[in-house]
Amino acid sequence: MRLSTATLGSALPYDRSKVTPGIVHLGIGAFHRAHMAAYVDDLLARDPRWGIIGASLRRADTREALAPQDFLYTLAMRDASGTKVRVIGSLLDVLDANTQRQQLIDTLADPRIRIVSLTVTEKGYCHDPASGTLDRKHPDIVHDLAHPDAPVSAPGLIVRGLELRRERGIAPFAVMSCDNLPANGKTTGRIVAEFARLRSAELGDYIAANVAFPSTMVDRIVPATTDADREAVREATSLEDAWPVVTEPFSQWVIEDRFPQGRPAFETVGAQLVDDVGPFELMKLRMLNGSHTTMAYLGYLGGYQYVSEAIADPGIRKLVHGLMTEEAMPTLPMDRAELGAYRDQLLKRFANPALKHRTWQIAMDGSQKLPQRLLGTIRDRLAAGQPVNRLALGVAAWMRYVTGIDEAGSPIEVKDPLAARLRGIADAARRDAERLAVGLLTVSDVFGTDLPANVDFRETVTRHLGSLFANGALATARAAA
Ligand code: CS2
Repeated sequence: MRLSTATLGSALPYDRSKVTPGIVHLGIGAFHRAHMAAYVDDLLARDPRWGIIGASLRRADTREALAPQDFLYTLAMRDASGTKVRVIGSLLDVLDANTQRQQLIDTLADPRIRIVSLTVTEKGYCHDPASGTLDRKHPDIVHDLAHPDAPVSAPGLIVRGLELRRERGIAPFAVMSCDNLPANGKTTGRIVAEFARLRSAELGDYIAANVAFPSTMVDRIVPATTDADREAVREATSLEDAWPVVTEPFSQWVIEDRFPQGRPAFETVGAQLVDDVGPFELMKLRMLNGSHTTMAYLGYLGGYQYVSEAIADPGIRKLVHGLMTEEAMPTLPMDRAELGAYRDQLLKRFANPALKHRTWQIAMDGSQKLPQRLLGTIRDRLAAGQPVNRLALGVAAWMRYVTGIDEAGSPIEVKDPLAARLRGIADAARRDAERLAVGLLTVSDVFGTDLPANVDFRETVTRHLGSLFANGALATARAAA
């Protein structure tokens, strides 16, 4: 039997028929469904005005999977001690932007919607990751400037929604980014206002003056769902669910409290509301995501399919421990004991044997991830005259990975918006470490212009890259640990 309102019975702690939409969420992937949607589900019994209308900007698969089950889905939380499952009912609908564009735009203009949240991944912001500004040449941005009432990008949709609300005298929604970008609220605000200004100076000024873009730090490890997960959920619940989500028990959400039109009482369901998310964000990006990215490339090249396997390798574990303790922690504003406890908790989370988190999944879109995960830390340390040995190995491992050929000579499926350009540079360098490092460092969307000019940094990366080619990832990690 398929999961649905009829087969679920009264398992939810609220009457779902009384829930009304208050949030539009762009990018309805596994992460959102395991994170924000679960927090919202916890508060609907107390306040039913915050149901979520999800939207997929690229593919219709989430809508197709969830519509036959009334947009209900199972959330499974797993660790070594076992699995807990619950059904989430906070998602009321999922719109496929390609076929339901007008309905999505109408929903953005609906006065009941007071928050538009996003998890569209780094590349969904159509920005230049090194500078955090709009990429005006991005094909989706070019499209949306030519067709402002039929936008395809996240900035285009948000601006269209805000424009219609303004025309109709409806207060603007708050825009809440839940992606792993640095200063994600500010960055989103800058990109959205810049896009709006290209439409009209007046619209840009209106948005800059009237729309809130609270920053958030979001954290939950959510691997892509597999068929084995679907089967396990069916066994646990006796119901078919076409797209359950599997995650860890841990979850964290820190939100900047700037919602002029009101917000749900997120603090009653475990989120932290603060004045400044900056320190939390930096800590998470540099410690968790910086380690993840480093492990993803070294682990993949070393033959480990999952993060839990990579972190069990003594060389990688020591390297990641050192990267956090010696190189990331000194750049962060929190005290050392607090950071040490955070690090130890991360090492446990990475080792969770019940999560099948693929190194290949994290390796995706490295060009968009490197700046905030490794390069910011590197910049801070270089400016203070401190060594960046382990961080530079993370960068070198990315360079080795984007050559598209693994240590056994087999192809790597490199997923990255810049994949073709990166591969071209690798081919031209014929995998010569020095030429490759110099060539990739000229990709200014990733490295800016300061890092390629830094001789120490360039030499350290080149040395690691030479070792990755000569000795392989695992031996190089051991030597750098
Ligand atoms: C991961 C993140 O895929 C990735 O790049 O590093 O998705 C990570 O699992 C989350 O940020 C954890 O909160």
